[in-house]
Amino acid sequence: MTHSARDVIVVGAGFAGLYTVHLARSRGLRVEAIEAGDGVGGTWFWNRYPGARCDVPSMEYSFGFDHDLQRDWEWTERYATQPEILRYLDHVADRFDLRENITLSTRVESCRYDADTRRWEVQASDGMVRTARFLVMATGCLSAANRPDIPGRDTFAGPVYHTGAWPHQGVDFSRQRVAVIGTGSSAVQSIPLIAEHAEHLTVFQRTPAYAVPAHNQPLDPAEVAAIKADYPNWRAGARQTSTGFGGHLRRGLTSALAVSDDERAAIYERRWDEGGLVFLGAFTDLMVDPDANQTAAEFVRSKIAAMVDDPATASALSPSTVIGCKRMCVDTDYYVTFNRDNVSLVDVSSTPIEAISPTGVVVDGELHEVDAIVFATGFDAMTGALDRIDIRGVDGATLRDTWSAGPVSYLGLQVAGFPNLFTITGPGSPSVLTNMVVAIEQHVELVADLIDEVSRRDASSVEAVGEAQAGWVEHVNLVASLTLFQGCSSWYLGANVPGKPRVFMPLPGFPEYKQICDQVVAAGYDGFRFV
Ligand code: FAD
Ligand code: N01
Repeated sequence: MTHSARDVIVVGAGFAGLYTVHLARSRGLRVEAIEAGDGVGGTWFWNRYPGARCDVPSMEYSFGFDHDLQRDWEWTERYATQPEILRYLDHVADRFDLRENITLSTRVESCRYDADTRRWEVQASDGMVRTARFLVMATGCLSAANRPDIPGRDTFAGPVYHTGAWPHQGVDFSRQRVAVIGTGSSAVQSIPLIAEHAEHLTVFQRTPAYAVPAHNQPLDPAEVAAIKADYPNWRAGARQTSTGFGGHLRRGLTSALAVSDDERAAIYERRWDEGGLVFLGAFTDLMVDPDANQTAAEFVRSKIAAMVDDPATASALSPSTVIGCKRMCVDTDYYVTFNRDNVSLVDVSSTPIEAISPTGVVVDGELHEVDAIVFATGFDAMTGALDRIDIRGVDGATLRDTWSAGPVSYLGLQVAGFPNLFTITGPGSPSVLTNMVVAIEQHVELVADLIDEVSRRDASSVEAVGEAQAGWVEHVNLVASLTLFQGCSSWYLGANVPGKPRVFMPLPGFPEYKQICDQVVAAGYDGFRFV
């Protein structure tokens, strides 16, 4: 591909990057995706830790844009494993012949908008400077690993792993004393499997997690056939739910406070037996009314107390915060793992990890000696991957400075001052509060339409209007303030990364968001400026 032959550069080749390449190409655009990893798949390329799998059912956590693809692909389990999802994304890349438009093992370092040529100049780790009219950041909401700067972190003599950058060849923990730092979803999935193999596992917990059982199982062929027979309608139903999945499931229609204690307990029990994130769909007000929310929280705490033998450990594992304000975890044998003789829990909520020494982890003056450390410490979410690129728009303004007090955007898609730059599932869109494949498909299709519209109007660029952006930021804050999502220190708020501004980044409610986007389009792309 020659220097100037691109219409579109896409950064990233996960679900979002792959679909962008496919759609851009099918609309006659010359496109190149640049991906830091040595393969496609994004999240599913990097997160190879033991137990990694999706928590949105596989039949829904998959592309719906191509009927033949969804008919042909056979998912084997209710929640697919990381290798299976990666195989699926490799299949997508091959099936749609996307690889010729993807450059792997190359990190984008800077992107500069040239107002004279009206093109983006993209500098990458392969030394090349590429230019394109449009730049699509498909860099992922959860792709920039968070490695806390604990004193002595780099002095540890043994191997150190991060769940989000797991070695491809796997890790053998047998006869090893292992530390896991963190108790979010990645830890909840990996701890039971690491504990099975390690000589001893010490878990360092800052905040306990709420986890509901996965009840993972092989998919029933008859059920799969029934879904496939009606897949488009089934997918359409999912898009009508706030979270972009489970449209076919029974939803709670009353307040948790409107039923008797016995009835409420029976409803929670049924959801617990079904398993999965739909637990929080039991009642209408679990994410808006603190008292209703605490009924669900108390139910989960009672389950933890019943599963964990040692009362002190059970108490330490029991969260007291709003349930659901951090992403809920979906587990297989997480809590009961703490009944094993070779597992211990160290509470670092009031006394943070003091240091990492060459031989272990120091808390409150005590050294916990280990042979390997696993950082299950998550990600600099939503803004991290973009922040790590030097992005300069009109007049050289940087995205980092523009977002220094927290991200601003119009519809989570564009930022004023950065023409022809699009963020897929950017802050200010439903993104991580939904089935992300649904959010990605909607965004990619909207971006492709915006690019088409630039040509249709014979314009050179499209950009968010400043006032529209200010109004959108206000809207996102308002919607978030009506929920309980801000009731704890979550990565949704940037609270897991020291120094990051505390701003609620995603927008709750997929159908309402989609409806607003449709209205914007119907009103002639209201809030966008075509130059
Ligand atoms: P990613 O898959 O993160 O891909 C982004 C890509 O961009 C990465 O490969 C990265 O290397 C590349 N990149 C970033 N910066 C650069 C750069 N400067 N230069 C070049 N390349 C760059 N969501 C759900 O809805 N359901 C689930 O069940 C679910 N399970 C998850 C499990 C795990 C372990 C994790 C970490 C996340 C999970 N998610 C889930 C969220 C998941 O991230 C999304 O569902 C989805 O995979 C995101 O796709 P993406 O293409 O937007 O981003
Ligand atoms: O990361 P996290 P994750 N000292 O940020 C702790 C998706 N996902 O990789 O809560 C000690 O949730 C931190 O403590 P605290 C999903 O969207 C899905 O697990 O900040 N501890 C927390 O306990 C998920 O939400 C699946 O107080 C420190 C943990 O590390 C998102 O990805 C699987 C610390 C990080 O938890 C991120 O999940 C995996 C420190 N200095 C991921 N710094 C599925 O099941 C951080 N922590 C589908």
